[in-house]
Amino acid sequence: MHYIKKEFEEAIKEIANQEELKQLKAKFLGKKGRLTELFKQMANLENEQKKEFGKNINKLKSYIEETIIAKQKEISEFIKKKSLEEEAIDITLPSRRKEFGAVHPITKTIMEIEDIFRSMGFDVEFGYEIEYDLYNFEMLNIPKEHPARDMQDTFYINDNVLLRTHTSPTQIRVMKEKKPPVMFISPGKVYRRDSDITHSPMFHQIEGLLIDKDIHFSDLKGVLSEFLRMFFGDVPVRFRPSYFPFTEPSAEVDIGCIICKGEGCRVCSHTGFLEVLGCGMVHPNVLRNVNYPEEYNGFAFGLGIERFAMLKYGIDNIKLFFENDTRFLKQFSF
Ligand code: 2U9
Repeated sequence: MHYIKKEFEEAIKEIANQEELKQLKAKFLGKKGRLTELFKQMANLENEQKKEFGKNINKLKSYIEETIIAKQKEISEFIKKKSLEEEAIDITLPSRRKEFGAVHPITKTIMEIEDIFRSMGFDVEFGYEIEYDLYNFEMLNIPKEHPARDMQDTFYINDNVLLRTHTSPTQIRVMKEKKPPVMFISPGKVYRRDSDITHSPMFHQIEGLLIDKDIHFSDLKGVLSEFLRMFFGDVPVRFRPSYFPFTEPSAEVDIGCIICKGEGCRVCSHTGFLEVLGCGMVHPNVLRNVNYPEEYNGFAFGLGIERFAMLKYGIDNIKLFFENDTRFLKQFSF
């Protein structure tokens, strides 16, 4: 019996996991185990010896059972301790950098331009991207045979409905609803059948309108010169005569090239100037179309946001605005 106890004690020392312990338990306490063998030997003994022998086997059995339970506890505590060590979190490690979103450069440019015009007292009005031919062309003094109405330039939905080619129909809608004086800008998406590195079939415009009594071309020059200096910094500004059906007289506005400072470069086609705005005194036909009284007049202007953003931030391809590559967009956080 002694040798079995010794054999058990030697064996349990080698046990490293629950599976091995289970096998050991079967080997000593199982149906065909070492203790069962001992019980069988009892049959050959005298009654007196039997009693003593039985007592000793039961003692050994209890000892083995208790030792196995203790070992079981030891193994599970070891496993728990090991997994706690392995899963330990080093709270002294630096945390992952939080990624912050950025405002899209077009939105950022719209916000900057809006802020400037709001500071001068202009309101902001929004219209619809799907418009009537009537508001987009007819009421703006753009006659039926005008090239802008060509299917080549405009996305038509049907004979009377189209994707607006400028934000001007918003000005028509506001004037139809509000009595003069009015003074507002209208930002938004516009659509034209045009696509290359400086043109996109969808782009953004801001147009402005100021209607009151006694408005002169000098008011227009003052407002737009001040706006351009507030947006681009201290740059030369020049007005050139031009033509638009909805303004008379009309002008285009240039600023001294901000890339070469007027020296002449590829961006300004070696002229030293960049065209940035169109403008003019609102055509009397347009004011008549919205039933504004004769004593009111005013000025209007229009600009392309993408062009402003490209010039201010030195972006050379309009497609970058619409590809949504986060490496590009990230650079415009405030
Ligand atoms: C009303 C009356 C007049 C808006 C104007 C321009 C001149 C102009 C272009 C600039 C670059 C469009 O995005 S662009 O290609 N715009 O040159 N826009 S005057 O005149 C109006 C608008 C509404 C009722």
